[in-house]
Parts: sequence; C-alpha cells; structure tokens
Amino acid sequence: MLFGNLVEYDPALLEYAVHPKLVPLVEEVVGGAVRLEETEAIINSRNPEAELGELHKCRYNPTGFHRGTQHGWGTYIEQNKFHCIFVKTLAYLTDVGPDDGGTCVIPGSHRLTWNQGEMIEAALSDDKLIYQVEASAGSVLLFAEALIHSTTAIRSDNERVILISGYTPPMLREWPGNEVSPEFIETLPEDIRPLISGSASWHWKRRY
Ligand SMILES: O=C(O)CCC(=O)C(=O)O
Repeated sequence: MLFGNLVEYDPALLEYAVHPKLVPLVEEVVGGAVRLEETEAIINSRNPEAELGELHKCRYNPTGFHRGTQHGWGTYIEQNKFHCIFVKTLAYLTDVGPDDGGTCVIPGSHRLTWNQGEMIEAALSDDKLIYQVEASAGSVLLFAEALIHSTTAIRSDNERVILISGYTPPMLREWPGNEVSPEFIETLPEDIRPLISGSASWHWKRRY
C-alpha cells in the first residue's frame, strides 16, 4: 500500500521531513540547500499469491529496479566529493531482517554511465552485484537517487512500514502529485518554508 504527498497530513510527518539532524546530511550529498520534492509511505507484506518456495529460490527478490536520476547529468563531482541533485531518505519504522523486504540496491551504479537495463540484467543474473538492506526500526537509509534500487518481495509474515522523503536543490520542481498547498506553506515558520515550497531563484546556497 502506497501513500503519497503526506507532508500536510500530520505535524509529525512534517517534523520528520525537515528534521535538523536529517536535512544537513541530505545537503551534504546534494551539495547545497534543499527542498522536499516528495513524501511517501509504503506498508507492505508478503504477496499471499506468491509461492514461498519460489521466493526462497533466489537470495534476493527485487521487484522493480529503478533510479530517479543518473550519473552524468544528475550527479557531479566537486572538490573530490560525489554529489547528486536528487537524494532520498527511507526511514524503516519496523525491523527489517533478511526476509522482511529490505530495499535492494546495485552498489556502485550511482557512479556508472552504463546502460541502466544492462546493469539491472547483470545484477539479476549475479546476486553478488546486489546488496539488500537490513535495519532496525528507526534506522534511516540515505542514498543518491542515481543508485539503482528496488522494493523487495517479503518472505516472512512481517509487515514492513517505511517513510520516504525526497530532496532536490530548491529551484527544482516537486515530483508530480507532491504539490503542497500555498495555504499550508503560509502556516509554516519562515526557516522551514523554503524547504517545503522550494524557490524560484537560481541563487543556490552551496555547501562550499
Ligand atoms: O520500498 C523500498 O524499499 C524502496 C522504495 C523506492 O524504490 C523508492 O523510494 O524509490
């Protein structure tokens, strides 16, 4: 079950998305000030129609590798540091063990300009090219969206709950469907407002 555009729904969700411990880490990867471009939550559990035996045949069961940007135009290197203009944070609200559908990623894909389909095909035929996240409830995964990643089929009886926040530089647009109402933005304290509304200005406050 996927819930989208959540930031107006509950103050706790806003508080998390703009958390002062989280945002500087995101800014470090993006390379400057950021705005929130999407918020989502996913609650998932094992597909009752999936054969458990089939799910155990593979070490990992990614259900749709993808990425939101790619190395070469969505990333840059500055002062020997890798940056990406689209960063996600995934907060795991439940413990996620090896059978609980932790996010699968293709390590290193965020720095490759190779064909995405070929990288996914290679990873699906050699599980050494895949890493599956395991986490305790409360952990946050932060990654560049140039990294190829996927939701993973659950093999256990556990439900998995995650909160997703995406960030970009302030002059970029929100993901379609994640528009935040001007009335809500009006209610926000001055310091938080640009994080939610973005900015029309191309004067980007950099980390350097
Ligand atoms: O469900 C997951 O673990 C990954 C979510 C995802 O693919 C995304 O946020 O783009």
